[in-house]
Formats: sequence, C-alpha cells, structure tokens
Amino acid sequence: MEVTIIDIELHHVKKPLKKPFKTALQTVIEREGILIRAIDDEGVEGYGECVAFSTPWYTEETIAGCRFVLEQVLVPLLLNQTLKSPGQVQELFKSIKGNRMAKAALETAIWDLFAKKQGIPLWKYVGGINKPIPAGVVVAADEDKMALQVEAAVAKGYKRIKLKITPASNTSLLKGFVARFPDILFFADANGGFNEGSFSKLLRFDSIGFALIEQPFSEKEWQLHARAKKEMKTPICLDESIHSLEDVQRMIELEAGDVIVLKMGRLGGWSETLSIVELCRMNGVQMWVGGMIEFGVSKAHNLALASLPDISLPGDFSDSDHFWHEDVIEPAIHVKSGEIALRSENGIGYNIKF
Ligand code: OSB
Ligand code: MG
Repeated sequence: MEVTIIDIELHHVKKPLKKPFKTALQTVIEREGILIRAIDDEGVEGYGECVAFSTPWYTEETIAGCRFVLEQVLVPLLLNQTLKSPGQVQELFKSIKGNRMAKAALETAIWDLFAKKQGIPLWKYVGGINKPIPAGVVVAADEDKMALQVEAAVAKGYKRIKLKITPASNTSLLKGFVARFPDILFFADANGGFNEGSFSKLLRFDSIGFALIEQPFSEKEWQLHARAKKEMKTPICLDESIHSLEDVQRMIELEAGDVIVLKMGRLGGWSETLSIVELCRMNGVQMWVGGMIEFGVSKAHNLALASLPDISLPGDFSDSDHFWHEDVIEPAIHVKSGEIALRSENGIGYNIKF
C-alpha cells in the first residue's frame, strides 16, 4: 500500500473545562489544542491531535510552539511524500530534535489514514483485540470537594478512580474512600510533588490500599523512585519520567518503577509507543494509557492503544461529557458500566466536528 500526502490542515480548538482540574502543578480551567487532518491523493483522511498545553507547566512544548514547528518544519517534511507504512513518519522526522508532541500530532494522523486506507479500525491495524476498554476517571479537586466527586464517579459506574495527592494530603480521608468503595481500583497521582525532604511523608501513603502511586518525584529523580520502589509495597508508576524508549530502558535498569503510563503525545506517536509496549511486555512491566485532558481525537487513538493485549490496567478514559460540554468527535465517548466499547468503523472510528 502506498499513501501520498497531498494536504495537511491544522484546526485550532479551545474549550472551557466543565470544572477546574487541580493538580500539584497547575489548575486547568480551559484547554486548547490543534486538530490535524491529513489527506492523501485518493481523498482518504487521517486525524491527529496536538495535546500540548497553552503554557509549559506539564511538558516543555506549548500549543503556540507546536504550531510553529508543525507549520514551518514538520508539515513541509511530510507533504507530497509517498509512504509505504506509517512507521516511515518517525524516520522522516528523525533529524528534528525533540518536539515529540508536535510530531505525535502528525504521526498519529498518518496511522489513522493508513488504517482507513486498509479499510479496518485503527485498533485492529495496530494489533489490538476487540474488548471493552475499562474506563478511569481522575478526581483533581480540593479535599473538601473530593468526597462528592468520588461519589459521583462511583454512581456513574467508574471502576477505577485516580486521586491527585500531595505531601499535605489528608491520608485518613483517602483511606476512607478506599475502605468505603472496596470494589473500586484507586490510583494515586502525585505529579512529582514529593522530594527527598518529604520522602517519609510518601511512606504514609503505603498503607492506604492504592493499586499504584504515580510519579511521586520529579521526572529526573530516578534514584528517589528506585528507593520508593524498594521501600514501599504499593507499586510505583512513572508518568512524567517517560518520554521515550530509552527512559523505559533506564527505569528497568535502575529498578525505578513497576508500571508506566503511556502518553502518545509525549512519546512522539504510535511508532515509539509500540516499541515501548514490546519492551514492557518482554520485561513484565505493566502499562496503562494516560490522559492529559484531551479532546476526542486523541482519546480515540488512546482507546485503540488500550486495545492491545498487553495493556492490563485501566487508563484515563472518562466520558466526553466529564470534561466537555461538547467534544470534537461524533458520537461522543460514552462510558457504560465502567467500560467503553471500541468502534467498528475504519480508522479512529469517530467523525470530527471542526
Ligand atoms: O498527570 O496524568 C496526569 C491531566 C493533565 C496533565 C497531567 C495529568 C492529567 C491527568 C489525566 O491526570 C486526565 C485525563 O483523564 O485526561
Ligand atoms: Mg500523571
């Protein structure tokens, strides 16, 4: 199969969140993004989404910077190229340093296009299986609002709830949730909020009953993560630390974590992500698919990723109406009994509303 890319469009989107999303690093109230439409010489379309934020509070890239890199550097490299496989995009972008979120936006669009060209769903194209994808919601709010939001998530049928934590968290409040809802899998996410000085405070979270603790220390703190893995029984999960295959290799070598979060935006797209999935499979590292408050195009790619047989834990998959009054895809993503059904349509399986 050959695909010649003849047009690439960038569409800016900006939407308010239904409620503020509060983390150790930032409170998010509004989200912007860039939706990509790539078109080939036969009129087949592929969609991607740039998931950088407006400012560099979570990753180094920004929407404005990504727009520049896309328009001035990456789109010209890809336009009018004839590709035999979507894996060639990573090769084509190799000479450009970093900028993985900008690269991922385009690269994922090309994977969607190839799946559509072949006439199959993206989840099938990447080797996934047609299974209900377990959903997972994030409670990122002040402690006085946590109970209401946990109760609402349970009422909606979520079976996995992620709670944001800081060294100042009220651990008995958290323990109360885990005790009250024994059938729910609780994750904790620290977004790197702990350091050497607060290491002992982290140990207080070990007896709460979390299925894992995500990113206790900042991204380069491999030794502190290794120490936490050694001293704690709760599995340690790395999110912000994982930008590439080399980072996963380092985590394994240094025994700095048990589990990783896959974020295709931060990893540069499907090719890098699929090599990481293989490395984790060979080394018994558990994985799940993370989110960054994305719109539906990115979530659709993420659902295809979560269909891979080696992805065992529920990811950050909430209903479209959890964050948005109106998502950018049609139909919206819908969580039913704590699960999301994969689409049988070709490619990402959703229509885009620009
Ligand atoms: O650390 O996982 C994170 C949102 C924005 C930035 C970082 C993170 C998050 C989330 C996931 O917690 C939110 C989602 O469901 O998309
Ligand atoms: Mg995280």
